[in-house]
Amino acid sequence: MSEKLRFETYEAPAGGWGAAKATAKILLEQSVAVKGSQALLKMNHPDGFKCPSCAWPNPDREKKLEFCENGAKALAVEATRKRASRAFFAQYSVSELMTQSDYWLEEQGRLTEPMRYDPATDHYVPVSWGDAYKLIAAELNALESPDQAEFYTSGRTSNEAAFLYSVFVREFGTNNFPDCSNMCHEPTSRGLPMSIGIGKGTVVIGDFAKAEAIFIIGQNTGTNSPRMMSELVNARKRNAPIVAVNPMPERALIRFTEPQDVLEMATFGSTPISNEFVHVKIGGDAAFLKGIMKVLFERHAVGEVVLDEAFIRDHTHGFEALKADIENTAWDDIIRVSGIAEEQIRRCADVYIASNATIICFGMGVTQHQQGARVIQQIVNLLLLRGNFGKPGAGICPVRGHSNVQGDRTVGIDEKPSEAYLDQLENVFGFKPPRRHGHHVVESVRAMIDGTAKVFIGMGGNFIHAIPDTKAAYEAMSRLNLTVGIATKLNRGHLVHGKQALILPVIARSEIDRQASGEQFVTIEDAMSNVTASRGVLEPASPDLRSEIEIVCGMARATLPESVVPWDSFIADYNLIRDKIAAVYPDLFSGFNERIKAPGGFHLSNPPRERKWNTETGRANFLLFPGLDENKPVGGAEMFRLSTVRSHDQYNTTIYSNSDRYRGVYDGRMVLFMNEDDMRACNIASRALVALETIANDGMARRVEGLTVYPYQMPRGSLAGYYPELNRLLPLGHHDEISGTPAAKSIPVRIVV
Ligand SMILES: Nc1nc2c(c(=O)[nH]1)N[C@H]1C(S)=C(S)[C@@H](COP(=O)(O)OP(=O)(O)OC[C@H]3O[C@@H](n4cnc5c(=O)[nH]c(N)nc54)[C@H](O)[C@@H]3O)O[C@H]1N2
Ligand SMILES: Nc1nc2c(c(=O)[nH]1)N[C@H]1C(S)=C(S)[C@@H](COP(=O)(O)OP(=O)(O)OC[C@H]3O[C@@H](n4cnc5c(=O)[nH]c(N)nc54)[C@H](O)[C@@H]3O)O[C@H]1N2
Ligand SMILES: [Mo]
Repeated sequence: MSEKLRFETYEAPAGGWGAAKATAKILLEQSVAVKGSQALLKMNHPDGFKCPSCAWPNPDREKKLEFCENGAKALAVEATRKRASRAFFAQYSVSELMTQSDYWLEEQGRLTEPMRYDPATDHYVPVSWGDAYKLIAAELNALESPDQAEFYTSGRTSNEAAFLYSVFVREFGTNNFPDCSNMCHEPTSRGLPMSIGIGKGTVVIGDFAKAEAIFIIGQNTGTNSPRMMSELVNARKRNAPIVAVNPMPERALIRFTEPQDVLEMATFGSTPISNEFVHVKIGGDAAFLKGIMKVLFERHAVGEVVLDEAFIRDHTHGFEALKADIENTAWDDIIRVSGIAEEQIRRCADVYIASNATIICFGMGVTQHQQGARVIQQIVNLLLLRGNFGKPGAGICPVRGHSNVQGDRTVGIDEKPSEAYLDQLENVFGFKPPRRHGHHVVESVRAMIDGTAKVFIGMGGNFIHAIPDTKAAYEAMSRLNLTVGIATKLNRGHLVHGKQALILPVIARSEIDRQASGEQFVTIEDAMSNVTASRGVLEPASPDLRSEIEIVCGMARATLPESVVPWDSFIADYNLIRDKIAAVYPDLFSGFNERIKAPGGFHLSNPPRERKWNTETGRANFLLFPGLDENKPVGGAEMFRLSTVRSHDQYNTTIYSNSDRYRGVYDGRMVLFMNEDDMRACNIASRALVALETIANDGMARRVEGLTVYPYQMPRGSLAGYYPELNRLLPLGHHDEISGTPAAKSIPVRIVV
């Protein structure tokens, strides 16, 4: 066991004073107590900026403050006084930096000017913006085919920057758009259209106040979308039941104190959250969902009115096939695979049947499996059976991650663009976009491993530590001709670099963006399809930063001297970019610049809310899930399923501290959460040090050493540990069948003592 690592069960409710204390602590650590607190007042306000942390929308009721502990942390590390300046890069060689932890790298603070890798000295050295663009242009134009370049996007990028990036890359000639969404909600984006004709959620925030029941499947709400807790607290206060489905008994899903509720804070009160906590096995959700549907069909068979038959008749397709499939699924198998007793499944079915308007929310615990997209389709089936679309208080709610991951997709970051969209792009801009589909994340990594990819450009994010198979990915990235990281902070992706490498520092979301026509704002789309403006309020961390928009235009001008796109005008006035977005997507964005003036922005059209289904059948489709297994069986009795999750103190690959308060872990992240009966069966003592090995049939050995075993309420056969440390165990080929999303929540492993 590492010297400092310790465990201490967290007994208090989540949120509350613990959250208030943690907020103050991070502002102090980053030396931004005053500046940060002032900026927090502007966060998620109509005249301020959108929180860079998660994609949860603003509430529709008046609230003075709209931020949470983790939003405050995200802001504090962005507004930090610390700087990774040229002096810092002169002090450390890249090889020296490689020996530091990810935590240490980000702790060096904000990047201040563009840097180029100098192989002669193994240091990053300053480079002018002009020379940086020239280098990118030279490398891109030297490729035999535009398809040898990979253009990554992470979901913090604004609509305007993402749109221009997609125009630049398509004019350059490829659809290679690996995107953070490919590792996240891609099973939603690909699976939902087959069911309901749109790859987005169908609820709006106001539906939460009208829901009669809320299900939360595979999502750690209190940590990853803390502002959503207000909706859950309110639901419980008006007696709407909540069912949480999770292999980890996440603290906030059990009991929560709203940190902004003065009375609850003063009285040390709290609200119980889940009426039913469903302690499902990893990968057991499809079985659980089928179990609830089985109860519905049983009761329907004996004449009870538990289905919305008019809705099923008028709006759906495939009912009989679903009924047959569910009736042929045996209770024994449902119980074995889900790990849930029949009694509890029946109680959850009762909750569902008693509710006339149900919302089902889900997160990475659902998407990151080999059948993630098909599990989502089972969630839809369950909702369709009681007509839970197109009525107030009901619908499906994929809880998106990055604050603009949904918007980036809407405005063109898509490796499989539709023909209609490409035609429109051609009409509006007058160049011929490439028609062949490009690479998603897993395909782009394969291309790097094969040696066909030569250039990687990362618009934000930390690709190298977000993707599977860390070791193979390091080797592949190092072989590239050029790697470019467009970033606010230093991360591993800048150190595992190609023969040439650039780090291009950007103005952050919370900072003022001044251009020729004055201060600019950008827009984002939250997880419920609201498009809102975001205006920075802080001075940029350095005068040498550029906006993401300027950088895209700079790369485009240098790379495409004959371009037909007016790049310079876009830099001067972001309204002109929004006009082009409106021209390319008239159905969604016509009148963009006018509509965005409304304080709460505007809502993008969502056909299922009106019971309109843009599917091949013209109806909502009941789709089948073959069997019950979300993951292919590999290995025998020694096999465990490992879920890689976020701690309370990280934002994806950015680690705020090495502790995970609600799960009782302090000062260490090399932890393995394990069931005590499993520990006894394997003869493993509490705090023992173990290694994990991946069970895979691809001839590659993957092993991580030095994990401390922490006896925890995990279902038997299910293990959990932290992302990104355990990504080296995740095989590139282990992904969702429909969408290609890495199955990071169900890695088959064996424990080595
Ligand atoms: N503070 C903070 N906020 C964030 C992020 C962050 O890192 N930090 N990341 C952002 C991003 S990009 C995203 S995508 C979201 C991620 O937010 P979440 O979707 O909450 O993601 P995770 O923390 O990876 O894990 C989700 C939950 O799934 C559970 N789980 C694991 N396996 C299974 C399973 O088989 N079935 C079920 N039912 N549950 C399972 C885990 O126990 C965990 O509670 O949050 C966003 N917001
Ligand atoms: N094993 C495992 N792997 C996973 C997951 C998992 O649950 N388990 N989750 C997956 C998911 S859901 C996601 S979304 C991905 C996340 O993958 P990414 O989005 O690639 O990763 P982040 O850690 O969010 O990226 C952090 C970096 O973004 C840069 N940055 C921050 N703000 C800005 C900005 O405003 N502009 C620019 N240009 N750069 C900025 C900073 O340099 C920072 O270092 O990881 C995936 N990988
Ligand atoms: Mo994500």
